[in-house]
Amino acid sequence: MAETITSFVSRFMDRVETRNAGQTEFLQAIREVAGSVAPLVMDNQDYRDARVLDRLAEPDRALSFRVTWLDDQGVIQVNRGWRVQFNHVLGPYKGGLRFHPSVSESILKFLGFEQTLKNSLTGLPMGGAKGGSDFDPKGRSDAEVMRFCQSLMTELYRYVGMDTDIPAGDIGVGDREIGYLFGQFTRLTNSFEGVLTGKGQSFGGSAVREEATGYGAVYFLRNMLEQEDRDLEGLRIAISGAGNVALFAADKAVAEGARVVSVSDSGGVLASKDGLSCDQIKEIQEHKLRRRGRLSDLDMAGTRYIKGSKPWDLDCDIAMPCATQNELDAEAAKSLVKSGVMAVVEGANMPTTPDAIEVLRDAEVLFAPGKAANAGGVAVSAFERSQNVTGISWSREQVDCQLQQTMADIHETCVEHAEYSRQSGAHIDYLDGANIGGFVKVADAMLAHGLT
Ligand code: NDP
Ligand code: 2IT
Repeated sequence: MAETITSFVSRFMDRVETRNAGQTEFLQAIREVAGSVAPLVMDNQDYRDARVLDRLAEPDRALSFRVTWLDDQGVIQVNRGWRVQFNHVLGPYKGGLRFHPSVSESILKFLGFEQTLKNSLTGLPMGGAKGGSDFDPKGRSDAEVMRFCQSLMTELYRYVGMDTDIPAGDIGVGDREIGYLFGQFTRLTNSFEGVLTGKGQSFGGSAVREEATGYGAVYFLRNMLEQEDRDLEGLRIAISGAGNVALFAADKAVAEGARVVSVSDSGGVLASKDGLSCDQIKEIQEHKLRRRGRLSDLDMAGTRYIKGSKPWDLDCDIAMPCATQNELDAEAAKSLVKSGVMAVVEGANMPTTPDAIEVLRDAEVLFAPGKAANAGGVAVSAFERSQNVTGISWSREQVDCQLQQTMADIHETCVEHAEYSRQSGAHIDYLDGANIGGFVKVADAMLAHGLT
């Protein structure tokens, strides 16, 4: 008797769990993708013979190293740094660096795996990687952050390079950190190359890279709504996070005529029933991204701050989780469904828990997974790399236009591949569409490369 999809996935997951015991985030990401691609793999003898799923679930390598640095009091601090070079069949390793106390090998492996499929979806020549440290930048001076970045790069520079592995930013890593990391790389190697993306524009950075992830997520949402003959005008959007992704998503959403009813940080939610104005969003960007302040310190007309809360019980038409993994759980999803939410678009990586995804699927809420919706950031990173290689800078309009085209292409790829989805409903299953669309290119390249 032919094997069922459930038993195929469960036998595969048994093998992955044995090798990665306790790595919950990594296992969660693998399980989700395996569920989407299993029917395709089961039907494809070449994929099965080549054991593509098992090979894809194992990173090429995971490097870990000590990072020692002196704090402002002259005390020695010890952190751990990592770079997970996940898969490079489609191009050099590419993916961000995250600085947050919660960073672990499991988190970086899940992010490296997601990045591999995300980068594939962009259609641009990039493999997948992720790295970072359990260093907590909160409350640290610029000088401490600089010494930490210099120490991290003193080890990392051995493994990266513009044709090998090109890191960028993620949580806790923005233009300040990329500047310090780049400065140390050029000093150690006596070279000036595009080894990092997200650089300042005076030394090789691209226009629109800072805005790209948030803008791209709103462009993706616009494509989803157009598919349903709708637009963003007047829609209420609840956004979580108040970092790079959240605040540029807010910016673009307002420019498209939507009302942004919330942003949040790890302290609580800043809610605005009528929607934040353009000027208010600019002020929040200045406060959070430049002054590194707390939302609780802002006093803004028409807003209220709800300490310790998340935005998912606010009335809204669209939810955009843009902070961190597993921040939107089943309870939150039920509450969103109750308030009549039409779509959930992930700006963050894996912010929606598997149970929450089930709730949204059952209620036929449109759901855009991060690997599709937040791919605008890495896409513009690829444009930055092209500009570094050719030495020719693109205008803001050119980058933005190319970003919009890339998001439209990713949307199209998801729609096309959603045809193979097991889910039957009135709406396009973007989750399966993105997982299958990202997987096929990587799997085919693995077959073409032979046994590696
Ligand atoms: P930032 O560091 O700029 O902002 C992160 C925001 O999320 C902050 O407001 C932070 O609050 C909040 N946050 C972070 N961790 C937690 C937590 N454990 N609990 C509650 N709130 C938290 O990061 P980014 O905006 O760059 O990244 C956000 C998400 O988007 C991540 O999932 C990242 O992987 C993903 N992403 C980022 C891309 C990029 O180009 N930067 C590209 C694609 C995806 P606080 O201010 O209090 O720290
Ligand atoms: O999750 C992501 O896509 C990023 N943090 C951006 C990666 C990049 O290389 O620009």
